[in-house]
Amino acid sequence: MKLCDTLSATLTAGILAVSSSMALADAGHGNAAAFGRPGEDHHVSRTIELRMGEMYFEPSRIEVKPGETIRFVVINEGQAVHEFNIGTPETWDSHQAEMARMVDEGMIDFDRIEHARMRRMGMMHADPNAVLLEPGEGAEIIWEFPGEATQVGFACNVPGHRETGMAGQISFRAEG
Ligand SMILES: [Cu+2]
Repeated sequence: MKLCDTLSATLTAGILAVSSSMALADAGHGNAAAFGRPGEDHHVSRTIELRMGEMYFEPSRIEVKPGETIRFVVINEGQAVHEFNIGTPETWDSHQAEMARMVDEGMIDFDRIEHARMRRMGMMHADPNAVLLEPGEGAEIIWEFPGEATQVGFACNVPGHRETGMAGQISFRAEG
């Protein structure tokens, strides 16, 4: 266990160096990332329901097996627009700049997503690893985690939300 942790920490450092530049180049275009890729329905082994609100995810910690495909059912039970985004601090930092621009341009209000304006600006916000929801909305994301433990988590990138604790942890169980 000790050895595994050390190994995965070492691996993670290398993987992150690659993934952050990949994420910048590929943001939102559905390519495989170091933290997993869009999963297929017939591979789903579990469904995890996640609720979002000000400023939390419930649950905020989940455990997955290496290579596992999970169906996330995400529900926004809050008063504000929230995002569920699977990634790493590096991918969130670059995505958050985009989100800040969407807020500045009026594409995202406090409790409303201006889809028409978003389309006009050519920003569809259709990343396979993320979903942006108005209050009361729900959505599903099927995600296949990598075969080896790596750094991955989930967060809301609406400006100010991750900073106030709207982030969650994903850890890998040892057994396959
Ligand atoms: Cu949020």
